[in-house]
Amino acid sequence: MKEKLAKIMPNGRSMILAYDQGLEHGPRDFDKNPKSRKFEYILDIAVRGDFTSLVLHAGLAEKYHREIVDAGVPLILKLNGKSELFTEDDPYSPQLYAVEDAIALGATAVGYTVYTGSNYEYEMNRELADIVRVAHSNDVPVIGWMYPRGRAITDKLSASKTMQLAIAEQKTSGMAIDETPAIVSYAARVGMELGADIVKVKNTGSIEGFKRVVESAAPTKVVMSGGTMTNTDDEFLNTVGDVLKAGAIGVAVGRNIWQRQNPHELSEKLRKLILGF
Ligand code: FBP
Repeated sequence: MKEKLAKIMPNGRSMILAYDQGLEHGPRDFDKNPKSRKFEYILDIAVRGDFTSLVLHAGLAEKYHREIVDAGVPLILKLNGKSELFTEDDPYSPQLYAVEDAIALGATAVGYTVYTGSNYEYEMNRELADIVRVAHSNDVPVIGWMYPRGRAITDKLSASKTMQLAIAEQKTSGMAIDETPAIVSYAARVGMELGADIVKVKNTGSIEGFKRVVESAAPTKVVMSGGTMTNTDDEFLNTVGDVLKAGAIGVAVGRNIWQRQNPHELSEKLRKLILGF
C-alpha cells in the first residue's frame, strides 16, 4: 500500500483533482466554464498541473480507461454517490461500486463519502468500514470524504455536546456550523477511527482551528476540500497556505480549478505551494 500512497502523496504532499461533481451537483457546476463539461479538458488540467490524482465515479473511469492509463494520472475511484436532487434533511450516499471494481479499473485508491450526523450515518460508517477492510487487504488506500450533514447538525435544540461546542465556536467565528473546528475535527476523527488513510474535510477558516482537525485525525492525513470558486487565485492560495501551515498534506479541489477561465495558471501556483516545484 505504501507505493500506492506514495503516488497520491509524493513526498508526503497531495494535490487531488476532484471531478465527481457531475453526479453530486449536476451539470450546473460546468456552466461557469463550459469547457469543463468535457473530460478531455479535465484530464489535460490534471496532466499539465501535475495533480497527484484524479477523482472520478465509475462511468467516466470506465469510458476513458485507456486515456487515463496513457496519461499516467493516478485514479481515485469514488465508490458512493448521490445527486443533489435528493433533498432529504438526512442524506445517504449509498455504495455503488466495490473495491474490486476500482481495482479492475486500475484505480490507485478508492474514495467514500460519510455524512456524519445523518440518520443514515450508521449505514455509511458500516459501508466505509467494509470498504477499508477489503481495500487494505488488497493494498488499496482509502480516502474518506468526511462531511457532517443532516438534521442533527442543523437542529440546535437537540444539541449533542459537540454541537454545543460548535454553536459556541460559531458565535465567535461566524463560520457555518459544519465548518467549525468542533464539527470538522470530529468528522476527521471518525474517518481515522474507521480506517481511512486520508480524510478530506472542509476548511475551518483559521490555522489554529485546522490544527485541531489535523491532530484529531492523526496518523491519518488530512486534505482540504476545495469548495466554491473564490473570487481570486490569491484568496484560494492563501487558504491553502494556511491549512498547510496547520499540518494538512494538501487539497482535493475541483471547482476552484476547472471553473476558472485559466485553470492552468492556478494549478501551477498550487503545485509550487503544495508540491514545491
Ligand atoms: P470542490 O473542490 O469542487 O468543492 O469539490 C470537492 C468535493 O468534495 C467533491 O469531491 C464533491 O463532489 C463535492 O465537493 C461535494 O460537495 P458538497 O459539499 O456540495 O456535497
